[in-house]
Amino acid sequence: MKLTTAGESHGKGLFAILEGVPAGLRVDPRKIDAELARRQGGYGRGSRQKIERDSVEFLAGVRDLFTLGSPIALAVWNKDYETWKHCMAPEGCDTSERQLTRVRPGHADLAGMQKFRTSDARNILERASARETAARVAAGEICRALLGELEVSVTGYVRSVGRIIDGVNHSFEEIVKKRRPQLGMMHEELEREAISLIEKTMAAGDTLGGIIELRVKGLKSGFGSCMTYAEKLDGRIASALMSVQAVKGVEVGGGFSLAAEKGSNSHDEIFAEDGKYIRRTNRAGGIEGGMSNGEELVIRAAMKPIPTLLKGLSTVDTATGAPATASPERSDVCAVAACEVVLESALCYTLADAVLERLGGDTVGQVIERYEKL
Ligand code: EPS
Repeated sequence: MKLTTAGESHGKGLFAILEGVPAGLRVDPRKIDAELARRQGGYGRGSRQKIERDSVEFLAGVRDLFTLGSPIALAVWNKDYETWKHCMAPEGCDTSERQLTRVRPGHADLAGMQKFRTSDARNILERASARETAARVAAGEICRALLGELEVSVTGYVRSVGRIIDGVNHSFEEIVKKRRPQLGMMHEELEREAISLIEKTMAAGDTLGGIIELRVKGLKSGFGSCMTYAEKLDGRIASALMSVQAVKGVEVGGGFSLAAEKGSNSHDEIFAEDGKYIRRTNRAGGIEGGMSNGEELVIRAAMKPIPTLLKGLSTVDTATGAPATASPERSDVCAVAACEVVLESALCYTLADAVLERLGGDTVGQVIERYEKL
């Protein structure tokens, strides 16, 4: 499979081309739109989300809601383009408008300006913006539909916002049933605390990050491979999740905490029961030797606080070289709930890719048949 996205935050829209989806997969734009809406939500999002009503439009590769086996092209149009086209249009716009030179520490602004040799960070930030993830969610949800045909399910929840941490282990079913709509957390009480923290942080002109936990149920063993580094499933998942804006860390299973444990307390002992191999723990998070081992996948990702602060951090104005306060662009105070949605979609893409790489298949029917035989 191959996924490419394009589009600027205040350009005409966000676009994706997804190659390699087998023919005959039913796609449901309403389900994709529901995830796009979830991506727009979460307490602490910025005012841009009041302008947009993200919705997928298939441009190619889908006929009467079934995939054709050809590359799928899709669009999520930007309503806000109408108010930005005077400075963002592909032709005949005024690029001296809405320039950004008080570069934001932690954002792509300065590194991008130096790399692409531009004096206006607008040329960088428009693409670096997390708005790009709308296209990734739309494409990832097509991959979720494929996984669904194999009865592989992906879910997740927000485990922490700032220092408010949910230390409980929730089952897959609990997450699906009880995840709360406002922040994607599991506990009413903790979510209330997190909301009040977001309010205080907002009043202080600051931002917050958090931790997201993802789970995958129903994936059979043997996806990914120990034979080459590039095929390792954990490596591919880490790469996909780290590519999501503001993600600074990924761990699988026991992850970082295993570094402090003894070997005898770090692995999942193997037993035979009714002619089957079983494990009574899942410290490996469902991946051993870069391959799925048939257990639930357990993956966590850490999102840093968004680098656009209303109060502005110390920086330099690249137009003058003088000390300045970073530009307070409109932004989110906390987007951890949105990030949870994006990470689920990114994981769906990576898993669908690993499934098709191993099983191949021109049609969904062939993929199902081959999966069932494993
Ligand atoms: C985002 C849309 C953006 C930002 C945010 C994510 O909209 P605007 O720039 O018009 O406010 O709210 O982008 C960033 C956090 C960023 O750093 O660029 C979205 O749709 O997710």
